[in-house]
Amino acid sequence: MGKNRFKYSEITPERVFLNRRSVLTKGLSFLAFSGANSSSWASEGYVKSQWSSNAKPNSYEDITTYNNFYEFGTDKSDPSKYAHNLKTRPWVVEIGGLVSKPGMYDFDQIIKNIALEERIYSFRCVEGWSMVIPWLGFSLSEVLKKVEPLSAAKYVAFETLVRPEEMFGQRYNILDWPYREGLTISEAMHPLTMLSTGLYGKELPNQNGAPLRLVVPWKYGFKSIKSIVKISFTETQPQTSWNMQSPREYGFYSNVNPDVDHPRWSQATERPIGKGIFAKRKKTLKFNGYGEEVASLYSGMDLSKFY
Ligand SMILES: Nc1nc2c(c(=O)[nH]1)N[C@H]1C(S)=C(S)[C@@H](COP(=O)(O)O)O[C@H]1N2
Ligand SMILES: [Mo]
Repeated sequence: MGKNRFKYSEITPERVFLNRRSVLTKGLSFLAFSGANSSSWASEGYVKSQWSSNAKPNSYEDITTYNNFYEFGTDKSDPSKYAHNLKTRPWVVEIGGLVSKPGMYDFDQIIKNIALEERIYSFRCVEGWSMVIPWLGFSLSEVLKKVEPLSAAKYVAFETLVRPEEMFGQRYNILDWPYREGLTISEAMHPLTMLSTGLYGKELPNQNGAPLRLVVPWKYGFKSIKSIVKISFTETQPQTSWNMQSPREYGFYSNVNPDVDHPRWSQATERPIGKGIFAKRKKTLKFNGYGEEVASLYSGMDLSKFY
C-alpha cells in the first residue's frame, strides 16, 4: 500500500490554508456561541494529505453507528444512541508534565494556525473487525511542537474526560475511569499519528470522539483515545486503560500484528465492516500496512514481548 498513499492534492497548501482561516474564523465563532454542530464545518478548507491511502472508505452510516466508546455503553450501537448527551463546547485540554509551555488550552487555541488535512486510514480493532475512515485532522506533532516538550519526556499520556452525568457508562466499573492511553515520544511525534477533529468533511460526531481524538493507524483501535481533555509528558511509561484491565491481553504497544495472537483469538485476519456477514475475511497486515513508515520505530525490539 505504501506507494499509492503519496498523492498530493492539486490545491496548494497555502491557498487552502488561507481559505481555511476564514472558514475557521466563521466556524469557530459559530461553535463558540451556539454550541451546535455546523454541517458546513471545514467543508471548504482542507487538503488531501500525503499520508492518505486510496482505499474506499466505509459509509458514513457504518463509521458513525458501529462504535466502541464504553463511556456510552458496551454495545456497538450504544455510542450513536447516547453520545449526543456529551457537551463538547467549551472544550479545554490540560497540557502538562515535562513541557516548556504547560497550560489549559481551549480547543480553538489548539487548532489555531494548523492546516486541516483529510487522511483516509484503515482502522483495525483488536476484536478482529476493520474499517476505512476518511478522517479530518493533523499530525499530533504539530501541537506537541508548539508546547515544546522537554528532553526528559519519553512518553505522552492521554486522558478522556470524566463526566458520569453525560456519560452513563462511567457509573459502572467496566474500566477504571478516565479512559487512559499513551505513546512513546517517537510514536507521538511520528507524522502518521493524528489528532482528528472530523470525518467525511464534517465535524467529528460525538460517538467518534468529539471534539478531539487520537488516531494511530498502525495500532489496534483502542489506542486511539476519544474526547481528550488531558495530555501529559512523562519520563516513565504511562498506565493505559486496557492494559490495566487485562495486562496479559492488551500490551502498551499494541501494534497491529498478525503474527502475535491475542491470548483468546487469532489476529491473522480481519472482518471488513459493511460488507455483510458473508464478507470474506482479509489477511491482517503487520503494522496494519504502515510498516514502511513505522517499522523502524521498533527495530531490535521483540514484538511478541513488547505486544
Ligand atoms: N475514551 C474512549 N476512547 C476509545 C474507546 C473507549 O471506549 N473510550 N474505545 C476504543 C476502541 S476499542 C476503538 S476500536 C476505537 C473505536 O473508534 P470509532 O468508534 O471511532 O471507530 O476507539 C477507541 N477509543
Ligand atoms: Mo477496539
